[in-house]
Amino acid sequence: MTFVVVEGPEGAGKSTLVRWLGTTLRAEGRAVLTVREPGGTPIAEAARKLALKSRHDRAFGAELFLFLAARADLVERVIRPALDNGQVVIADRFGLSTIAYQVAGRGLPRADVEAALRVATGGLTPDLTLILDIPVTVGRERQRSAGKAQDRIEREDDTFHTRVREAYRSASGPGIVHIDASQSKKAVQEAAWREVAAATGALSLRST
Ligand code: T5A
Repeated sequence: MTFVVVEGPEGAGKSTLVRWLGTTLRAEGRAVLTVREPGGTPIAEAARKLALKSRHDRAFGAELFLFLAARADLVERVIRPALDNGQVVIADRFGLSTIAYQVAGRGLPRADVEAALRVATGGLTPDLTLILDIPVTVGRERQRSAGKAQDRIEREDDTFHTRVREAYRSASGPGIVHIDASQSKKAVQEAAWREVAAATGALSLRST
């Protein structure tokens, strides 16, 4: 069982990479579950709507707990059972998103958020975190070209998103790997595959 998380600012290519990793690992014969945060259970999808789509103003603390409620439900009901079942789980965002957006972006106190995060995850941490780095303007342009409608957080200004990007760039620790996401999709996939193949063990380090 391996828990892989793909992180990064808006439009970095996370969903594209998660889909590709899932397909590639399955082709290697691995049982893989891909999830997207926030979401993945009825409660988490409801929290996603409130966090990203609701027109009502909210306290930043309320926003934090919507993301954490979504995560708590997803971890307990989906991610943990899949890992216990021997599956590789690949998540599009996890706890580092909360540090980047709610701590660096919104300015909530880090130690308090980290404590709340531990409650939400039950202490589950990824084996591997791939952080896709992209300049804010390039990520926004990719979202625009893809025709994505902006949600509540994407509508924040470039100063907010620069703080988010810098939080990701300064992240370090066990299993954290930074990838330059301004490269071609193929180059990003190759860099990611080297890490995922090593983390999931039995896989050959074949060329993509
Ligand atoms: N949030 C989330 C918090 O504030 N706190 C939290 O704790 C959590 C979990 C979620 C929002 O919630 C916030 C952060 C977010 O604002 P979302 O709608 O789920 O929002 O979307 P995001 O996760 O933000 O994903 P994005 O839509 O920004 O994009 P991705 O997934 O990074 O990018 P992707 O793969 O959709 O690609 C975008 C476009 O770029 C192309 C793709 O084909 C696509 O068209 N692309 C590339 N083009 C050129 N070169 C490459 N290497 C490319 N890779 C992809």
